[in-house]
Order: sequence, then structure tokens, then C-alpha cells
Amino acid sequence: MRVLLVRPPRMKQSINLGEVMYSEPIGLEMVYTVLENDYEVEIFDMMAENKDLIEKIKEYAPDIVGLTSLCIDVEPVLSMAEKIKKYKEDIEIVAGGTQAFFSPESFFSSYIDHVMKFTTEQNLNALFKYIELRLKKENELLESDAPLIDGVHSRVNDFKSTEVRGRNQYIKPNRKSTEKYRGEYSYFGYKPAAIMGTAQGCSKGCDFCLRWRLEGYSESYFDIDSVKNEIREIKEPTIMIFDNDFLHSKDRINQVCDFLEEENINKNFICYASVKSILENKDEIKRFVSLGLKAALVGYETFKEDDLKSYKKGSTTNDSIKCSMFTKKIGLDVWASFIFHPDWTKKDFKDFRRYIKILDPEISTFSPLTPFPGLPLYERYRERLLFPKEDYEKWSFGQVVIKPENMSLRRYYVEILKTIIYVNTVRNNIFYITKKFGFLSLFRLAKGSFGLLGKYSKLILKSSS
Ligand code: B12
Ligand code: SF4
Repeated sequence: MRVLLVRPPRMKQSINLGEVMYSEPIGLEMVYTVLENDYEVEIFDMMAENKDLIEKIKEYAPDIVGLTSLCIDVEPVLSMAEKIKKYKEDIEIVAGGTQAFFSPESFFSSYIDHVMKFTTEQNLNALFKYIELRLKKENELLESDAPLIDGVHSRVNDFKSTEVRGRNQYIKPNRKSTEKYRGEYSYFGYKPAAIMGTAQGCSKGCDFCLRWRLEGYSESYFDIDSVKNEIREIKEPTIMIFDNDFLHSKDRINQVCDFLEEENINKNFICYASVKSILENKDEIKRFVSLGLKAALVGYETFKEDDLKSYKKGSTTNDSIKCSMFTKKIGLDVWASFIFHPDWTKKDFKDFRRYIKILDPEISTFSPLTPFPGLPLYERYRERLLFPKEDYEKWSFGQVVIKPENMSLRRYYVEILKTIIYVNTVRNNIFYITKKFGFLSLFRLAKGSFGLLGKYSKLILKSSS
């Protein structure tokens, strides 16, 4: 049986970082690991490919196509599934990925056969064994019936599944499966770069954040030997660790540092970290910087104490300032993220820009507060939502989804645009990128940023004054 695993192409219409960079489709690499023992499997990464999907399908002739997804991918996945079924009806289509976890119902369509809400070795094997039998048509019963598999919603069962609530399992990714694309994968200016995980979950539970919902409300660390193995095997000079807060545990940072020293490993590392962890583990972080940690993605979020409290962030604006002073002192770059609160006034935006000047992160990224369906925030802002939750691609953390309280939507977008332009030109981003990664990177990233600016300008024109 032949399986084609596909990542959808960049969505031109939505506001998303995919314009600027993309990393390896590590979820598909994990699915590949499980399936490669029994089937012929290939990854077709449409973020890095020019070839048309149907052309590829004609050439490869898969029995099953697996499609991965984020919130911005609902439309592309549905339309790809439709095209595939219209080309050849008996190709079995399975949708998976983050969006399938949060909203499996977004893929309950006549063109999709199975939606995998959460993925484990066990449920992947169970589903693919069933599909194999069904395609061989050895068992007539299976033609009209499917077993109920935890986490799997199948069309023949009217997309009903068991009530078991599971999580995605971290499976060792097979990076050879993306060999031909790997030169294209980057993390911001670092190219080529690989991504990996060393733990799941986050005990901080910030109110706006989806990640602890996805992975659990406490940190669970993967076996350190398998972490070491992954680092050893990665060929790229840069590794982005996508744990929610890699700098959370002193012991863990030290274990990794010991390993890097023992094996004399020289790589660049990038990771997510919280202000709280940075302030709690200064010595260990300093050590890690000396062994290759180049940048931390830190959620500073806002300049307002009240906002931080309402987000249940667990740190103060003063902590953020202390954090930025410390990271500058030890030469750790901060790629900060901020949230535009829907109640901000014109003065707030102005104060916010002043605050960014104080923190002075090397890179700043922004997103409007997005009360993703299922989060407590969704209920809090329900009355002020500008779009229904089924308007999936609007919920991409790039677009304003809550009606601003103190100005018109158009004015609000103007303030957003002003802030982005200010930060990218007057403050730091352009100079930092050129200095750090050279003109070519600046060109690549700027091309994406201009695209984003264009999209915000369109939103200003579209929104009512
Ligand atoms: C690293 C990362 C990025 C990186 C790299 C992404 C990449 N590969 O190119 C960058 C910075 C580029 C990025 C960008 C964006 N990201 Co991002 N990202 C992440 C992060 C931190 C890790 C993703 C990851 O690799 N997870 C690990 C893998 C293993 O998980 P997975 O893909 O879900 O795979 C598992 C299963 O789903 C399953 N699976 C996956 N595919 C398939 C397919 C089939 C057929 C099957 C059966 C199973 C299956 O297999 C795996 C088993 O464990 C997550 C948070 C998180 N902890 O997941 C956010 C996250 C996924 N991103 C998110 C968002 C919103 C975005 C952006 C849209 C943001 C924006 N507006 O710009 C863009 C989209 C860019 C794009 N077009 O791809 C959201 C998604 C929300 C949602 N409902 O979908 C998350 C959850 C963060 C958040 N805000 O809470 N992202
Ligand atoms: S610390 Fe980061 S990952 Fe953890 S809940 Fe808060 S925002 Fe989410």
C-alpha cells in the first residue's frame, strides 16, 4: 500500500508567518516513522514544492493521502481533498495535525474519510490496518463499517468516535523523509534549521494560550537519552527546540549543557522561554549561551500590568524589564511576542511603542488577542467577536477577531500598522537582521513582511471606519 503525506502550500490570503519562513513538517515526519515499516511512504511538502498535487498523485499513485493542517489550512485541505477525490474516488483521505486536534469537525466533509484528532503509534497503526483491509476488499463488512478507534473520526461512522480524550504522542521523526527539502527549512534567519521537542506541556497555563491545552498542564520531559540521540543525528547547524518553555528546569538545561560539552557539539540553539524561567535560572542560561543558545522566543505580551494579570501570565512588566536587561548582559537575543489588547486606546498604543523601546528586543512579533474557541477567553469575549468560529482562517492569530472597545476597527488596524512599521524600521528588526543574517536574509524576510503589511493595509480599507 502506498501512502502520500502532504503539507498544504502557503496560504496567500491569510496573515501568517509561513510567508516569511517555514520549518520541517515534523508531525508528518512522525507519521512517516510509524508507517514506513509496513507501507511505502513519501512526504510531499507543498510549502517547498512547485509541483502540482494532482500531477504528483498521478505519478506516485497513492492508495492513501494524509493531509496535515493548522488553523489556516482548513480551506486548502478541503479543496485538496475534493480535487483528489474527483481525480480518483477510491483514494482514502486522512486529515490530521493541530487543527484536527482542536476542531476535528472542520474536516467533517464528504471528501475526507478519516480525521485523526490525536495521533499515537497505536491509533495510526489501527487506522491504517483497517484501511488496508478495506482497500483489499477482503472483508465485506468493512466496506460499510469501521471500528471505532480512539481519536479517529471516520465518515462511514458519521464521524462519531469514542469519547477518549488523548494527546498527540511525540514520536521520533524520520528526518530522512524530508531530505530533498531540508535546505529550504529555516527558523527566522537561521537556514537551514531543524526543529525538535524535548518535553510537552506547560504548567503556567496563560489564559490566551493554546499550547497547554494541546499538550497538558504540566511539563513532562522526554527521556534524556532519546533527546541526546536526536541532537546527535540532526545534521543542520541550527536546532529550534519548540518545547513551551525549554528554560523552565535547571536540571534539564544542565543535562543538555553537560551533553554538549562532553560530545563537543557546536550548534546554534533557539528555544521558547518564559520571563519567569529566565529570571529563575540565570546561571544555567548563561552556561547554555556559552554553548550555543543564540535566541529565546519570549512572550512579553504587553506593557500593562492589568493585561498581564488578566492573561494569568505569572510575571510582571517589571520582570520583563529585568529579563531584557539580563538577556542583553549575557548576549542572548530575544525574539519577543506581544499581544494587542482589544481595549487599548490610541494613547495605549503610543505607550506600548515606548515600552518596546525600553525592552528593546532584537525582534518583535505581534498578534491581536485571539480567544481561540475552547479557551475560557472565548466565552469572555463571545459578545464582541467579529467572526463565527467556523471562519477558521480568520482565527490565525494574525487578524483582529474581537471588536475594539475604544476606537473603530479601521483606526485599530491603523495603530497596528503604525506599530509594526515603527518596530521594523525605527527600532530594530531591519538593522538586526542585516547585521546578523546578511542582506539575502533581509531580502527574504522583508519580502514576507511587505506581504504582511500589504494584507494589513487591505484590512484597513475593508474595515468600517
Ligand atoms: C514550531 C511552530 C511554528 C513554526 C514552524 C512551523 C513549521 N513546521 O513550519 C513557525 C514559527 C513557522 C510557525 C508558524 C505558524 N504557526 Co505555529 N507552532 C509551532 C509549534 C510551537 C510547534 C509545532 C510542532 O511542530 N509541533 C509538534 C508536531 C509533532 O505536532 P503536530 O504537527 O501537531 O503533529 C502531531 C499530530 O498532529 C500528528 N499529525 C500531524 N500531521 C498529521 C497528518 C496526518 C495525516 C495524521 C494522521 C497525523 C498528523 O502527528 C504528530 C504526532 O505527535 C506549535 C505549538 C505546539 N506545541 O504544537 C505552534 C502552533 C502549531 N502554530 C500555530 C499557528 C497559529 C501558527 C501560524 C498560523 C501563526 C501565524 N499567524 O503566523 C503560523 C503558520 C505558518 C505556516 N503556514 O505553517 C498554532 C496553531 C493553532 C491551530 N489551531 O492550528 C500553534 C498551536 C501555536 C499557538 N498559537 O497556540 N509555527
Ligand atoms: S508560558 Fe508560554 S507556553 Fe506556557 S501557557 Fe504561557 S504562553 Fe503558553
